[in-house]
Amino acid sequence: MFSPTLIERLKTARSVAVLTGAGVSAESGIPTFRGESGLWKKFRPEELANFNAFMANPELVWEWYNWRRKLISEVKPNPGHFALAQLEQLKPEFVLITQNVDNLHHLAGNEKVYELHGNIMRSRCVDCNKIITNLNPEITTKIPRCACGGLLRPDVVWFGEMLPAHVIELAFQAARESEVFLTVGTSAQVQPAASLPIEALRNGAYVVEINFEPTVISHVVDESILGKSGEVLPQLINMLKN
Ligand code: BJW
Ligand code: ZN
Repeated sequence: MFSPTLIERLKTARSVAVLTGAGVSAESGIPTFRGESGLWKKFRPEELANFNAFMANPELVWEWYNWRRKLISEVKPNPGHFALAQLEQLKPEFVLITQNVDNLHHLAGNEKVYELHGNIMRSRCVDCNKIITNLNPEITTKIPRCACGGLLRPDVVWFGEMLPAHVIELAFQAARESEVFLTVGTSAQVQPAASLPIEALRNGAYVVEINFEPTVISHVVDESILGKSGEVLPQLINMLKN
């Protein structure tokens, strides 16, 4: 399944960067966004994942996020997450860049995690920007409010919003400096995250995609491995140890 080039490059690389997407958490039981059983089949992104939709109907948006927060609070990292935590231990320079908001990479033991799209377990006041980390994941239809009276929103990045500037900057820097770049379980359709593997390629990294199915970038990366991340990643890490 793995080419000798990949094994050689990964064994000798000092700096490795990994970009993950929803597919990495699929085997933990969290639905992806796109695809047949994806969240966007049932829920329209334009109604739920942008600021105007939130202000127009915060109750609906909170209902959706509470459902997901509860689901996420009940699941565990899978072998793919744990393999990436092991990879961090094997490499002197390792960065895990994730589009996921589910915190599972932290739970698996990764320490250097750049969260591009925020974290669903955090909330933020739309008026004073105060961050709240201890909101009960099971709050019901009530719209939560900050002590200042402002509406609280999930601290995630919606369409049309800027990603945290320092985080995206560090992510592009890590992509440029990486010798091997893995893009795992993402459809590579959402910008600017989808540009990271391209930036890595342009700067000479060996770029490898691991995905259940081909994506829009499969033809440009150095290698595309078709398979489940929870199966492929542990096998890849085992190969490195031998
Ligand atoms: C498995 C598997 C298994 C399954 N093993 N694999 C340039 C060009 C065109 C558009 C734009 C552009 N620049 C900006 C835009 C607009 C927009 C954008 O990209 N739109 C495109 C969709 C067209 N981007 C933005 O708005 C971003 N902001 C921005 O750029 O600000 C600057 C700006 C502002 C205004 C104007 C212009 C510029 C913000 C993007 C925020 C994305 N937010 C979401 C929601 C987060 C909160 C939440 O969770 O609720 O982030 S949308 C959703 O998509 C979520 C994800 O992180 C993101 C990516 O999805 P991901 O992870 O790739 O999941 P899927 O479902 O798409 O794919 C899963 C994959 O896994 C599949 O390929 C499966 O095959 C695979 N798989 N099981 C391995 N077991
Ligand atoms: Zn406030």
